[in-house]
Amino acid sequence: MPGAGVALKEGKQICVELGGAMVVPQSTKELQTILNMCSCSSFWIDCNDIQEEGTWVCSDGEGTIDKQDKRWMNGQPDSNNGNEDCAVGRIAGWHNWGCGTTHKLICQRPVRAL
Ligand SMILES: [Ca+2]
Ligand SMILES: [Ca+2]
Repeated sequence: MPGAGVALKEGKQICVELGGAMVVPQSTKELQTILNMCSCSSFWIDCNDIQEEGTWVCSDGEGTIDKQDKRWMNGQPDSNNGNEDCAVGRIAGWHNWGCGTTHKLICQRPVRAL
């Protein structure tokens, strides 16, 4: 996506329209590969703790992500008064971030056999 990125809600919708879903990197290596590909400093990860503070739910069918998961950057997720309920990928790992901010959007789609 060009420009400064998109809001989370808009991003989810765009990915669905493309027949995919927002990405959830499975490893720090994958996260860094994505950052290289998009030449961006941050992108949305489809996990949030909106429903219950501290319980990170990802919508890729993986369920919840532990706060101790090593994909989070050191010290993240922090609470920031409970205002950072969405997840963003950055070079050193995942951060929790305000859901109302804008970041690059990465959609993934299942590979279809030809
Ligand atoms: Ca939170
Ligand atoms: Ca944070």
